[in-house]
Amino acid sequence: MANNKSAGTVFEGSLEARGLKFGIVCARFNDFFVSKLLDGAMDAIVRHGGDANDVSVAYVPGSYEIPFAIKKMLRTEKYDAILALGVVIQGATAHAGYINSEVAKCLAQLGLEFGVPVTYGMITAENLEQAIERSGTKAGNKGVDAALAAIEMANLNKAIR
Ligand code: RBF
Repeated sequence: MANNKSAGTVFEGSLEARGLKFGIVCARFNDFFVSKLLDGAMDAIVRHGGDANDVSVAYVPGSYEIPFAIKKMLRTEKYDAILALGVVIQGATAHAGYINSEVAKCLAQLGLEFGVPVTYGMITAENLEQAIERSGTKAGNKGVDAALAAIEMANLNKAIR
């Protein structure tokens, strides 16, 4: 990190997933894309030393329901980090904006309330092409990004404690 030299104490989370437990909440809506995000997240966790048996996956009907399942998972106190995976695609109505702002707000609140990192693996796309680009093609895979953020934040959380 650029400014480490001047700091007395530096906290950083490593990308080592060994021994960490993860919860993943997936929306079934747009499962064609969400399943790619889940594949990416699992692959990233395992490639960073995590065990697939230490990952629990919960499915909800749509992205709007993701925060509810995350709260239930957080209450169990079993997880080092939770990932939210969903794909909201803009349609003829204003639904996407409402769902997206509500979910983003709730995820941030839940992470802060429970003191457990909750990461944002949500695709908010204007059209199918943008969703394709972000679920494993030219703009990467948002499930992988959410998994890496979850690993780093889980380790940071332990480091600061
Ligand atoms: N859920 C998603 O995860 N992605 C979507 O793109 C999406 N589009 C929706 C569009 C409309 C008009 C409605 C009513 C719901 C949509 N949902 C979507 C489902 C939503 O997240 C939720 O599951 C349902 O509204 C039931 O509470």
